[in-house]
Amino acid sequence: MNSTEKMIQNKAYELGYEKCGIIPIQAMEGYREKVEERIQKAPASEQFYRKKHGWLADLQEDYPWAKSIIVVVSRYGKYRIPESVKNHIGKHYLTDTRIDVNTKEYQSKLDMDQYLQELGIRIDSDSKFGLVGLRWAAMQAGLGIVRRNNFFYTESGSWVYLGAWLTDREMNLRETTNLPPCPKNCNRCIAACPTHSLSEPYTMLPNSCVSFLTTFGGRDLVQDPLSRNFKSFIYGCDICQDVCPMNKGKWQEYEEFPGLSELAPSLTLENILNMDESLYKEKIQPKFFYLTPEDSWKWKVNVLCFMRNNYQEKYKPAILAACKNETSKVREMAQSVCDEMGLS
Ligand code: B12
Ligand code: SF4
Ligand code: SF4
Repeated sequence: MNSTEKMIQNKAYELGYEKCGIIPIQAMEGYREKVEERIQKAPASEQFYRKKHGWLADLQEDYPWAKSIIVVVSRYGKYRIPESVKNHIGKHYLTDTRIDVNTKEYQSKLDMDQYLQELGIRIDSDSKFGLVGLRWAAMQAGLGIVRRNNFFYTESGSWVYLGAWLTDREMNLRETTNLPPCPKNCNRCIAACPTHSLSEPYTMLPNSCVSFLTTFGGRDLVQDPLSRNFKSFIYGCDICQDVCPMNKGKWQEYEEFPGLSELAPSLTLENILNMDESLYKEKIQPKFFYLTPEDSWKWKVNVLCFMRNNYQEKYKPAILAACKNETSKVREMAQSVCDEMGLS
């Protein structure tokens, strides 16, 4: 069969995507229910989901022309992660292809856009945050399963990035998967979540997730008791994926991510604290775009938070120097660490 669906899927494989499926827009109907279920189970998430991402559940109102969704999966669990940033920065953010023009994934997205347009298909997509609930869409397309930690898994584990295009064509191309479910009594992800954001299967509270508190949110880390529980992370968090037995052996470092080994030395704890504005604006911010060009202080506060939580004598000079930082928020955090640790 050489249907349009098959042609699109073949193109996706040719471009290097691990998986591709297509679902009718109606397949997203159950998603709204799941978001409501989430809000009921974790009422504090309501503000987050309704304010920021409520639109993910309102597809047919927002895109009345849309008839189907093409969903793709790409593996990022193949990139070499430099030791100096391992377990400090979320791996998805280190290997982020969403706006990095130097990556082949970014180019593949553009090639796919062009291919679909050449087929005469009207499309819309958003590489940064997605226009649809991507995990639900990928699951409906039969590309893998969602596990108790809320992550979407394929044969490559959860180290996969999802993408989607809304289209104006009636199309349907579903795959099947034989992935085993979570072992009956496993709750490793829930037990390991340091802030109890992941409190029960298929539920998490975004507002208390380390990944949120070290990026978009968490701007009063001096006062926030949750900031004591960030473990080794200073930007993002991978703990509920790292501990999962279904991810065992799935991160296989066989490829270099463009520019990452060159950037890693700038991302050591001490170098972040000493980072000057031009380096931040030119090299760091464009990659870690959740924080704005004015937000270098947030990185510094996150590092001071780490140094407090994981204190070692070697951090003392950097913490003392940060007490004289030009930004008051950095000084405030550094001073509070000094007071608590008795440093002078
Ligand atoms: C907002 C957002 C965030 C927020 C809030 C996270 C959240 N989970 O709500 C913050 C900033 C915290 C965040 C952080 C991260 N994110 Co994020 N995020 C998103 C975004 C843009 C929307 C997610 C959302 O609002 N979902 C609403 C909730 C209610 O639904 P859902 O999780 O999408 O899916 C539900 C259904 O699938 C349902 N479901 C399916 N089957 C079943 C079965 C049962 C029985 C039940 C009950 C439910 C159920 O379960 C899920 C939860 O209920 C998506 C992209 C997108 N457009 O989907 C990326 C996305 C979820 N993030 C992603 C990643 C990688 C991360 C980080 C790991 C980055 C990092 N290293 O720090 C962290 C992980 C944090 C975490 N524990 O989730 C990936 C996940 C890939 C994957 N393999 O699953 C996505 C899909 C982005 C992408 N393009 O690939 N993220
Ligand atoms: S990413 Fe970290 S903080 Fe967020 S739910 Fe998972 S383990 Fe908890
Ligand atoms: S840690 Fe266990 S319960 Fe959690 S997602 Fe992995 S297999 Fe499922």
